[in-house]
Amino acid sequence: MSHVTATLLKEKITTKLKTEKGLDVNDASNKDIYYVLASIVNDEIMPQWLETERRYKEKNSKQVYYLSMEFLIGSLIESNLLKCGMLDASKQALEQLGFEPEQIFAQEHDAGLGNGGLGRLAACFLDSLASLQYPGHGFGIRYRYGLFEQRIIHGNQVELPDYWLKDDYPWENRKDDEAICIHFHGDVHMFKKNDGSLEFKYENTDKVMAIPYDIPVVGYQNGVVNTLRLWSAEAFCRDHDDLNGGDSDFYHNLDHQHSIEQITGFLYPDDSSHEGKELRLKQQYFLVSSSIQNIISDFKKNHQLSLRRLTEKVVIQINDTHPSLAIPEMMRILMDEEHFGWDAAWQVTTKVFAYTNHTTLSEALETWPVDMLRTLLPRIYMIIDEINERFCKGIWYDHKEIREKIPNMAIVADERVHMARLAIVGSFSVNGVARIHTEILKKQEMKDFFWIFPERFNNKTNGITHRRWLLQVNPNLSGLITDVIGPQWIKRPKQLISLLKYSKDPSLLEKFDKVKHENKKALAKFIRERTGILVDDQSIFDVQIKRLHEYKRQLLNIFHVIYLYNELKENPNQDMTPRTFIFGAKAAPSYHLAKETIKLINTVASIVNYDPDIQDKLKVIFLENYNVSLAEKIIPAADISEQISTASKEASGTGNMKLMMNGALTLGTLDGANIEINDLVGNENMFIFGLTADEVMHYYQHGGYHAMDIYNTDDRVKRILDQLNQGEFGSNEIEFKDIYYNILYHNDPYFVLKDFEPYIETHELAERAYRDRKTWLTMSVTNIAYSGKFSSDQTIQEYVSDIWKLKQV
Ligand code: 26W
Repeated sequence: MSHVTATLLKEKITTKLKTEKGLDVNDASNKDIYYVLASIVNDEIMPQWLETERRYKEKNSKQVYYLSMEFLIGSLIESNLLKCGMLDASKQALEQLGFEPEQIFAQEHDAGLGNGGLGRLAACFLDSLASLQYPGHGFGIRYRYGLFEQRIIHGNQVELPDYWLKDDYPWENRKDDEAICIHFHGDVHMFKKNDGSLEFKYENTDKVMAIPYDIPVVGYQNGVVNTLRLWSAEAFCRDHDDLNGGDSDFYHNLDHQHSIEQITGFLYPDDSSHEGKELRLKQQYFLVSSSIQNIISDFKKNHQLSLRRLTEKVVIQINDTHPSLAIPEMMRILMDEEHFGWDAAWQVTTKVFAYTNHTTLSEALETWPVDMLRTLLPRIYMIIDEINERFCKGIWYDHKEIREKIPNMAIVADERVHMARLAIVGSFSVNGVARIHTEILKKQEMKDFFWIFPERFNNKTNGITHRRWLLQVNPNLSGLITDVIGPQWIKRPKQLISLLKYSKDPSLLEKFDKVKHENKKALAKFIRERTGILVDDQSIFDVQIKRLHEYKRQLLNIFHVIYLYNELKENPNQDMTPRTFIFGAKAAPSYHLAKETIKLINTVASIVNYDPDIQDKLKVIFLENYNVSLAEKIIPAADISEQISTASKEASGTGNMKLMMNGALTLGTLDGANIEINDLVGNENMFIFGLTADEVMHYYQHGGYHAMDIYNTDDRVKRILDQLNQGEFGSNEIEFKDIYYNILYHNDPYFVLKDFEPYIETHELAERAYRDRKTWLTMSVTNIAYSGKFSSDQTIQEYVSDIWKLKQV
């Protein structure tokens, strides 16, 4: 419907309002309009969805299934309109009917079914798969509560439940007839059959129903609609059999039902730290078992082939180790239900799975206590144990040189099951998410596995969908780009490179300047409405938006702000380009130092923003409840993108790519994908500072860093830490002592002080560069020009050619 007009849409809206809601446009609320608009989009999507499924069947296509505990899809109304070619016309239609498009779109509650990078990556990948016309589907969990909603109260983070399903969610389709039964607990019995083979039967298991809810994943104006299938847990049979045992059973049953529904009750809010909670393990197996059963039964339905040939039609990508129980689950089904022998089952399994690693932080590596796993999933544990036995024996006999490494490689060791080891052993592909990250996996974290399976390891640098993160969120900029280089970049993002030719064209630079300024004015207005604070839209918008973590070093950023504040207090009339420091970050609820950092940022904000000596040269804004929708508002308006992780710690980063694509200049360390951005744009188009990954790792291995020495020799640093210690920023003296102690007495584990001086100097460079408008704008356009490389279309194309081997349909 790409030629739909505003007039036609207005008619559809008014008619639907009348016939389906009994409402006149003048009486309709924003919510009414939102639902009607969603319904119009659905009318467009549904037939294409059917047709896509039919075509995949007819072509007998190989499919990729992306298994992930998180899909951070955010809001869909605007992107679905865009994909159906109806966005511009809808905006006009809404305006003509007297509605504000932004307010209508804002009626949709973000689907916050992810913590951060890993979940958002999964959403971008689905977008690219559909837009590139590949058969690829997501399997995830329909959490009733998404990632908590963050409120800031007296500077502190407070978590509220995110009940995103409070209103009807128009994009999901419940499929009762495709429900699947999942078994937990129970006893496993082993029988010897006449032919000598073993048979396994389970008894007394706890049964749970997995109900699928399908969400359409719409390709960009190409008629393709793939599926994101989210599973919801419900009690197995709520019929009279369960309820006829009298009152006590009735309550017992309600209780039982409640505990089952808990399985998909909420998303665990931990980003990169593993907590061994049983409910989380239940969630993982629930996702995995329902998805693998679904994949196998679809294969049987669609192809008249033996399951031995599964790998010709199916490949399964597991998003970090969270769904790695899929490996023993596949073994279980092939052996216990399909009567494969071990070797035949293992042959199929290890050719169907591919594993992506997203972090090397040791606290994030998942291990489960043997006891917990064995009690919850007895048969799965038996299989893991057997995989482990065979793997260790294999090393013992075939790789004698590394026999002494077996304790560090065993899947079951120290009474725990090591999920990354299971994932590597059970997959044909293991990939990191940026070049440096993959190298660290090969050379350090997974070097023994790399030694045995070198052919499995490969890199796939992350990417972001330019359709959402440029075309949709920054219509001013994408319109200008299209005016300059034509619209081909939308289908082929690498063509953004044509912008380079114009990167010094004064009249063009002026237009870019104007677009950025318009976007900054819009963000300033939003900030005013949200916080009451007036920010100068001519100031430098310096942005750090990401989860709060020590390694991401929001602390370094706020120390710089405190330093600038101290300087201005001493010399209020010094010449300084006004700056607005914008933060957005959620801390894991149990992460004390992260929460203290949020409090510190807010406290500094409350001092700096109201100090008359500062004369509005500095503003600090903490925007609460950072999520996809908020990112969409901030990113188009950013001048500087803070990517300042301790080198070696940030696997890739994807916010860095989104900001670059919108013309922000990166101020960052040589970490993750920053390095690959740097390869493209060069030092002259970004601001690099700080320790390298090699230097960091050298300090970790050999020592030699003493935070206290820096405190004792750098007056600026001493001043800041003393201010924290003496309660200058606290309501009481102990307020920020934990930060102080962590830096000075735990020797600053993330090298904040070590990188402080180069960070300050690099900011001075950036400030000077900003004043030279032409040069700055040239740098900005250069960054946009190279950003096409980081479209997830490119990443998906690499997954397809190297790992998945799919054909475009
Ligand atoms: C089990 C606790 C837990 C939860 C989430 C451990 C680890 C995670 C994720 C792996 C953390 C994560 O999101 N990692 C981020 O993945 C992004 C996408 O690849 C990268 O861009 C980020 O650098 C990486 O931190």
